[in-house]
Amino acid sequence: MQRAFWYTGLVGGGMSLFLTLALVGSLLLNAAAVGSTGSADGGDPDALGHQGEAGAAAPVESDPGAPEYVLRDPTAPDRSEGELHEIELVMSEQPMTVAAGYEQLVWTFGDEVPGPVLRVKAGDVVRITLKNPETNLMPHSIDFHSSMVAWNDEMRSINPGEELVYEFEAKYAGVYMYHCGTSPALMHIANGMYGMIIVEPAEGLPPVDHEFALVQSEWYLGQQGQTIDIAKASTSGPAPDFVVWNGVANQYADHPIEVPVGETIRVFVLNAGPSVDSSFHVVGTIFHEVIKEGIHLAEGNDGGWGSQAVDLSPAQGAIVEMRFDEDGLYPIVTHAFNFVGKGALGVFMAGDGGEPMEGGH
Ligand SMILES: [Cu+2]
Repeated sequence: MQRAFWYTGLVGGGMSLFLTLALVGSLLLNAAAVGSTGSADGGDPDALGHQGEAGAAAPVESDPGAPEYVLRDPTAPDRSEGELHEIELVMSEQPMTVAAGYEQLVWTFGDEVPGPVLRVKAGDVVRITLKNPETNLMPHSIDFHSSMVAWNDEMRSINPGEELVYEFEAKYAGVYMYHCGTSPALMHIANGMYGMIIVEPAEGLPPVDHEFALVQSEWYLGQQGQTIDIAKASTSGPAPDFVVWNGVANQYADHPIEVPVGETIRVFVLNAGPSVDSSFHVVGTIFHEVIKEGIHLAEGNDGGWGSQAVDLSPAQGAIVEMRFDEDGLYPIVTHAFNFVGKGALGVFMAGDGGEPMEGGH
């Protein structure tokens, strides 16, 4: 029953969740900024379409007829078996609902944005067969940050109807980005061509109870059914229409990620950008383990240090671990709070979700 309550509350009233955030986290939300977002002014998604910058292209109107978005499973995949990973990646150009009421013509790896999460260990060889189908219109390419290969060889663009083999040894552990690097790379990344590859240490990561993968990225809306607006994405002070986890605005606020109380949660986080920094934070908990770009905060360290937020510039990744001590709701945000009202909001629901908050609901 409580679950149904919270679902209703989260789906039907972004405002209530903002009150939750404000109350639980004592977070400073700019009232004017909140009032200008669709989430906070009564859930009218139309308002989100008017977040485009003054002087930029015409506002993109919400389309109530846009297909419902496809919920992305946030569960991290198991590590691939073996030491040679032969993977076919087909690049597609296809429609995708990136937020309720907004459909774009996106470019993908593997028919999804972000592309599939790949997971290997240090010392493994990854052999990617990259395919650009004849039905596509654009040249594309791939650049694995987990590789050490020449830009003008493996990362070359291929035309529709062509394919290439991109092979590398995963020499260093980390949470890495891969993306299309075809010029202009900003356009290809902003239009959906990015993903995460996890390289575990050679001996593997210690097991934990639950693992998730979250990729932060930005959408700079083009008109309905069109590619993104490259002019909007190119400004030196980028103002995305949406900042999202795993491709779709607010999907894990609409559909909270359920976890047990007290168990260890590991999240692989990547900021795919293309241009905005992330401050990854989960309201109501402290990260006891962080591995960010090779820097390790380990549980049990001298002094008992913990971490509240992990700063990730575009193309930086981290592994963070946490636990939830009480039944309840734990919002997932970038603590760059102007983006929380623009889709960068998810929720971990621990246990039964706790008691409904008094007032405001
Ligand atoms: Cu591309």
